[in-house]
This record gives sequence, structure tokens and C-alpha cells, in this order.
Amino acid sequence: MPDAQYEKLDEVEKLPFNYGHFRRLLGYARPYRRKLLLVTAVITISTILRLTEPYLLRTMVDIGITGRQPRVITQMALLWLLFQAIGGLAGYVRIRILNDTGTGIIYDLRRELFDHMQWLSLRFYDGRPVGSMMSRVTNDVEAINNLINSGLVTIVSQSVSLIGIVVVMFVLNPRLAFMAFLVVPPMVFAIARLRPRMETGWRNVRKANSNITANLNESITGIRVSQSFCREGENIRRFDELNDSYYRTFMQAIRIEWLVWPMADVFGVVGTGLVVMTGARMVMQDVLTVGYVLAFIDYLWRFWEPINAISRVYSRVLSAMASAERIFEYLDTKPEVLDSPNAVEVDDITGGVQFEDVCFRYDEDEPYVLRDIDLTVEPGQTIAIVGPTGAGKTSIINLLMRFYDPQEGRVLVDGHDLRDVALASIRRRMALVLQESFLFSGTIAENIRYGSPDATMEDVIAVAKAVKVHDFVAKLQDGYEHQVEERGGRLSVGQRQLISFARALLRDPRILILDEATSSVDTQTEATIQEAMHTLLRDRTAIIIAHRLSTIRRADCILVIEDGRIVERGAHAELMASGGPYSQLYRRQFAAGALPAGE
Ligand code: M5T
Ligand code: MG
Repeated sequence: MPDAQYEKLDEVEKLPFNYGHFRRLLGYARPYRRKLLLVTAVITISTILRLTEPYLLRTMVDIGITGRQPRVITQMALLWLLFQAIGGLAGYVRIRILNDTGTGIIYDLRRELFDHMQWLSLRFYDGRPVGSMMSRVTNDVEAINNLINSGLVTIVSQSVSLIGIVVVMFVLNPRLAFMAFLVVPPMVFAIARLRPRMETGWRNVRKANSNITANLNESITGIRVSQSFCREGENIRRFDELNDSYYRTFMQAIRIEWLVWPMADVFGVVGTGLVVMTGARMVMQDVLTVGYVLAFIDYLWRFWEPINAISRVYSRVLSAMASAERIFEYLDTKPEVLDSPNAVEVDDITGGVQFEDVCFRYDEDEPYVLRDIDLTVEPGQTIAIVGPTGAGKTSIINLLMRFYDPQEGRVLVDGHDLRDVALASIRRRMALVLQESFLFSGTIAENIRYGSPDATMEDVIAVAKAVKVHDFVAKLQDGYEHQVEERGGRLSVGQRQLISFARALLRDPRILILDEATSSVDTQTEATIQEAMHTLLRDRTAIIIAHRLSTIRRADCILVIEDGRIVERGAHAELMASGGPYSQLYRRQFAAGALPAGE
């Protein structure tokens, strides 16, 4: 497990706040703007109503109590009750709507991200830990929801409340208000100074989080190997490191908030102190009544509530921005392999395949894995590719499926350069059995039908019989309805291979590509499949990669690949006669007894 695959934590740097990302984030709130507006309005109204409370209090004290008017006291109490009730109702509406929009936003974002990722090219997936990709679709999306959902509403409603309070305070008494707000500018300045740290802090939290998921995914997938090599202790140690790194990054990010709260309190207390002093003096000079000053101080306390709420949301904004950055990075990755704007739809293909001087490497700064590959396969022919491990056999298939584009040369099907045709229209007529077979959770029948959802059960059984997996399935208690777990966990590797094989055949492809399709199947079963292959491969172009030479003897042409080049080609008999690499390979296997007697 190379540590390089984990995301590196950032150093604090002073970047300008990314308004582009912020605006784009707000875009996700657009579909819900009516609802969000409604919530904001409801909250604003209830906040404004609550703002009258100190005034009710003042009236009660100055007119009701001091002026001995019990009616005023009752009136004020009733009004107060009414406003509380409205506040309660507003709370209900708020929670309901916010839950609704929140889940909606998560839904939208996940969907967009998943849709996009489905189309991304293999090069994107190469070398990115699965868990870290998963983390973006799960955790990062949540963080964004958090912001849009509660954050946005808080910002808007609290700002309204803030403005309301400020206005009321100035109307009540400009001099006191001025005293109270004297502390605001230094506070804003202090928070602005802390922003880069907060930003980096939250970005690191997201990264640490993603590293944990990446490690988790790998640990779970590889548990069999880990246990067999007694690596549990080491795995725990590595996980601890990542877990600890999350702990530390989170504490680092949140620590800044610890600074912000007491700081806000100190500023608040200083401001209030100034007001109390000035207010008391004004009462003694008979400029103001006691109720007035009390109401004013009450407003002042309330003034800090939105300030606190907004600065709390501010850190949520920064955290969501870190997530947004990560999500947008994926959304902005263009699929490399993409239909060109004037791509031709191909109705049907006959199955001719051509490679013209193809050179290919997986990465710009890595050596070529395929060099000057030139080959022509006539429709209906069977071509076999043999060669040592790592020679480039699978890479040829990767190009033929257009999982990647070659750096030089062209890959053609029926004379069409793959880059000029609508990819789906060609892939629809091709079927591939991968070297590592992959089953999806679902029944065996669903897995066989994966690429041909309209196929009948008879068709499914027919292909299963052809690849000799029917007898096995029939013996299962629930037959074709047998649930295979994720990745086919409860089937043998050979059984998985055969089911994948059946899946490919059911598509009735014009071009069938088998990458070691029967390498894990016993020689007896393989031999029987061989017989069936005769009929299976009739009228189809087939490209077969196999290590067992018995599988490929009958091919029309055999290509021997070594180190990314075709070093020999021809029919079995020719190649045997020429005494080149193929014949040596064949003899070695024969000597090792890999061939059934009589072959
Ligand atoms: C050929 C490299 C690999 C090897 C060479 C699939 C893949 C391969 N490689 C990458 O760098 N990235 C990839 O995603 O390419 O590999 P191959 O074509 O898979 O070899 P093969 O199919 O002939 O080998 P095998 O073992 O399946 O018989 O150098 O590192
Ligand atoms: Mg391979």
C-alpha cells in the first residue's frame, strides 16, 4: 500500500476566496429558490416579531408597571405569547422545508456526480483510490448540503435580523448604538485574518476524511490477503495513523473557532459595558427611562446572536468550499474518450478489425507498452494473441474497446476509426470477457442478462449450456435466481468466469473478445467449451488471449507479442514449422504436460 495514493494535507496559504466556486455552489440552490425564499421569509418574520420583545418589555415596565396600568401588562403578555406561537410555527415550517430541500440537494448533487463519473475514462480511474472517489460522492456532498441548506438560510435570515436590530438600535438611541458598534470593525478584521487558516483547516479535514475511506475500502476488499499474511496489526497501525490525522486536522480546524467564540464574547462584553456606562449616565441625567436602557441592552444582546450565528456559518461555508473544490474537480474532468461532435452512428458491423501502426502508453511519462502494432482481422476470423505476462495483450484489447486512445496510429472497426464513430453503436456489437471477471450483486440470470436485458430465459439457458455452466446453476437450490453477492463472492473463480462468458455470448456480438476467459476453468471443462466454440465463433470475429496454447491452436492467425511488439504471426502449423518463439512456447507447455494426451 504505497502512501503516495493518499491525499497530501495542505499548508496554510493565503488564497483569495473563490467566488466562482461559491456562485456555482449557490447554483445548486436554484431549483429550490422558492422554498428557500419561503423559509427565509418565514424566519425573517418570526425574527422581526421576536425583535419587538424588548420593546414589549419596555412598554410593560415604563407604562404598565411604572404607570400602574394593568391592562397594558395583559396586552403585552398576550402579544408576547402570540409572537412566541408564531415563532414556533415558523420553526416547524423551517425544519420541514429545510429537510426537504436538503435531501433534494443531496439527491441532485450525487446524481450529477455519479452520472458524470460513469462516463469518465479509465485513465481517470487508474491510480485513484476507490474509497477516495467514494468519499466525494458521500461525505463531500453532505458538506455542501449542510451549507446550502442550513447555512444559506441562516445567513439570509440572520442578516435580516441583524439589519433590523441595528436599525432599531439607531432609532432608539444613536448615541448608545454608536457605543455598541464601536467594537465591530476590529472584530471583523480579526476574523478576516483567520480565514486562510480556517480554509486550509477544513480542506485538510476533507482530505483526511477521504484518506480514511480510501484505506477502509482497501482494507475491506483485501481482508483475505491481509489475514493470510497476518497483516492485521500493521493494518491497524496504518489506519490509526489516518484516523489520528483526521483527529488532528479536525482539531486544528475547529481550534480556530475556539478562538473566534471567546473573541466575539470579549468584543461583546466590551460593547455592552460601554452601553451600560453611557446608558446609566443618561438615566441619571433623566434623558432616558430605565425601561428604555433595559430594552436597549436587550437588543444589544440579541445583536450578538446573528453575529455568532453568521460567523459559525462562515466556517461551514469554508468547509463546504473545500468540498465543492473536490466535487468540481471531478465534474470538470472531461471524459477523455468521447464521441466527436460529428461522430457517425454505425448501424451494424461485419466485424473487421484493423490496427494501423499503433503506439500506445498509459501515461505520458511512462514508456510505450505497445509499439508499431499492425494487424488486420477479416470479419469472422479468429485471432489468438499469445505472449508473456506484461507483453501488452490486454492493452491491445483496451484500445480495441476504446477504453483509451492510442498516441499514434489508428484502430479501426469495419474501416471506421474508433475516434470518428459513436462509440456506443460499435460497443453494442462487441462483447468482452475480462481477464478478471466481475459479477454484480443480483441473480445469476441478471448477471448473464447484464448486457442484453431483453433476452428471454431460454436464451440465457442456451448460452449457459454453451459455456458449460448450466449444470452447475441447475444444481443450485434457486437455480438462475441464485443471488451472487457483490463481485460474485460466493462463487468459484471458474464459475464467475463462465458466467461472464455467458454474459458476453448472450449479446450475440459481431466481435467477441476473450481475455483469458477460461484460464481458471479445469482442462476438461475447457476442452468441452472448445468443442462448443466451433459453433459459437462461427460468423463472429473473435480475438482470444490465452496462456493455454491448446485453446488457441485452431485460430486462423496467432499473434505472438513480446514487449509490446508483434514478433511473430501465422497459423499454428506455420508457426510450429518455422521453429520461432511460438513453437518454443508450445513445446514447453507440451513438455510440462499442459496438453491433454493426443493433442
Ligand atoms: C502491458 C502496463 C503494465 C505492463 C504493460 C492494464 C495496464 C497495463 N499497464 C499499465 O501501465 N496500466 C494498465 O492499466 O502495460 O500490460 P498488459 O497489456 O496488461 O499485459 P498482458 O495482458 O500481456 O499481461 P498478462 O499478465 O495479462 O498476460 O507493463 O505494467
Ligand atoms: Mg492481460
